Amino acid sequence: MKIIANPHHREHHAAHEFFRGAQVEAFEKPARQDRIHAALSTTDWAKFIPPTSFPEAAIEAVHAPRYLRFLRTAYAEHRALGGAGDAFPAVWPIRGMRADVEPVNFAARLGLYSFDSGTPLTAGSWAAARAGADCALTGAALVAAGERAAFVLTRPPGHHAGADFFGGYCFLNNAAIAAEWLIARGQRRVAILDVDYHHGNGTQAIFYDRADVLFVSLHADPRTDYPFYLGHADETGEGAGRGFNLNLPLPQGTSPETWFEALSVALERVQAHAPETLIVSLGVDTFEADPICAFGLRTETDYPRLGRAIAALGLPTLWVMEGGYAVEAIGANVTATLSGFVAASAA
Ligand code: SP5
Ligand code: ZN
Repeated sequence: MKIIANPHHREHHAAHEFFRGAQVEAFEKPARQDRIHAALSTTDWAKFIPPTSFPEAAIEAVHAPRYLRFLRTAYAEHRALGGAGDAFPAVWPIRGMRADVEPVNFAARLGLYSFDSGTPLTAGSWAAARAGADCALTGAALVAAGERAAFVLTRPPGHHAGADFFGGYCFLNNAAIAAEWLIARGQRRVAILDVDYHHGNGTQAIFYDRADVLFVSLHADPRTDYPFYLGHADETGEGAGRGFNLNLPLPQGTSPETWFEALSVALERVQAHAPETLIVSLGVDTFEADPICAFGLRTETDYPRLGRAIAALGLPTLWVMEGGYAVEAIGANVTATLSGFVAASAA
């Protein structure tokens, strides 16, 4: 399987994030991709390739131009104002306030284009995120050209990023950019299956009123877990998109057995959509020992089973890396998933 690895990911390197009032080491860190890369390198099937450059238009098809303009120069503006370290938003336009007028003030724009204070904007965030989008587009092009599958190995992740906001460690929605590119290239139906522990609120929002891109997500119940304000079971799509959004929220402590029952429901919905391409938002923060999550998936058994279950659909498949914070196990968990997929695809 070809693996498109983001060569610029280390440029996004947060010094810290905040947790319960304290500065803690950032969970979303360069070692994540490096560990996955090292683990995949030990297999006999992983073929690493660099991304090719795609025009900005492929990103503007998903993200608002004014958001992209902001992101490109945000860190430089922060520094020019005397900002010392990474930039963190501190004020947001909540209900009843105006999001249509772009403020001049930098802090006000930082808040306008974000939804949490847990996503540090660093010197290299734009470079890393922009290269990640190229990785996703390169993978989409490979699968569209007939590859059985490809894996987009990138960070920062993407599924929390919306058309005009960052958050949840995400800046550009790589899975959505790939899906939109496939549709623009003439594919009639694409499905995005999101198996990250957290609900993919950005991806859902981007395709919520559309029938061509199905979004299906298994995740922790937003009543207890991030991103809190989206991801409930009654969110089924709107307008033309009614019936093309499926959320399967699960309680903290969900066992692998229960998780795989929900996966079966998700896979049936994907199959019914008959997509020309399946995009999998792969988060391995469902791991039993993830430091910030609470599902119970195990390295040796459950991740290969996930890979086999996806392979059984027989669809051209683009895997896109999202979350997973147990750094010592992240390489094994991703490799186990994709090895299960590769073995079952060859069979
Ligand atoms: C892509 C992805 O997985 N993003 C996740 C963003 C989660 N952000 C909130 C993290 C807050 C840390 N909570 C620690 C809880 C420890 N019990
Ligand atoms: Zn996650």
